[in-house]
Amino acid sequence: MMKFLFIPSLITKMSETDYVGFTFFVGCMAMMAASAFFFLSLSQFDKKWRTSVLVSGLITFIAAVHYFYMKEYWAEIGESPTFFRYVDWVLTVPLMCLEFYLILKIAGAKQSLLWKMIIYSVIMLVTGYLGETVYKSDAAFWGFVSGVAYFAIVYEIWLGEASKLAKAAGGNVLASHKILCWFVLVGWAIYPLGYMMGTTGWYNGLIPAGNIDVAYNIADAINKIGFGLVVYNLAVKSQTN
Ligand SMILES: *C/C=C(C)/C=C/C=C(C)/C=C/C1=C(C)CCCC1(C)C
Repeated sequence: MMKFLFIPSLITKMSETDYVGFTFFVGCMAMMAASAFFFLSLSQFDKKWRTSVLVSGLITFIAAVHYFYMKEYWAEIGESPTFFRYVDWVLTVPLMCLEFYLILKIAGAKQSLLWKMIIYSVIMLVTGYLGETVYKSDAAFWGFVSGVAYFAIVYEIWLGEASKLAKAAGGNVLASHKILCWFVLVGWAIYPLGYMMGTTGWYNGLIPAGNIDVAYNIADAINKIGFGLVVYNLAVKSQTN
């Protein structure tokens, strides 16, 4: 069984001009390398920070496994692996919300904050999935609903409860929280741009058409590995203080 699943994967021919396939392949390698880095660093941290760094590793590891399938799906079938993409996101984005919660716990973050952010992110992803698959002709509408949920997350971390907790925590936690906020505002904004490049809607004249997977692959590498490194750095700094 394993043979049939994995051996063909390794020998699929990739065309020299298949830049989409290339970004899937490089994305897969980058996620694997990042996972190894986070997991192997775990023993240097005390208990308080180990969970946060472990979650960084889980995020890139879950992505690595999905990229392994997605690069294969692209090479064999030649279509966007939309289903795997969203399964990946629905697992990893809530884990990114968990990262916010974990670093803010020292300032007294409540579980309700975590659940609020997870609910926003699930709404964002389910509606985005509907727009890309089931209701393609209404992609603009579903993208808008998804965008509202995205802005709810942005609001929560920049101005809402999470930002207040970060200010209360101060120091390294506040500094790292700020960087994560920028990742969500700028790095995550690549996703709706990719969505608009790859779906049909009023925005088609405004935004150049492009490959949705290239945009998503670049965004995933920046956001998942970048996020993890910010948390890793915070753990390193807090440890030596
Ligand atoms: C590791 C994966 C991450 C951080 C994925 C994030 C995905 C988004 C922020 C997606 C957002 C979308 C919109 C705001 C509107 C259009 C539909 C989506 C789902 C692409």
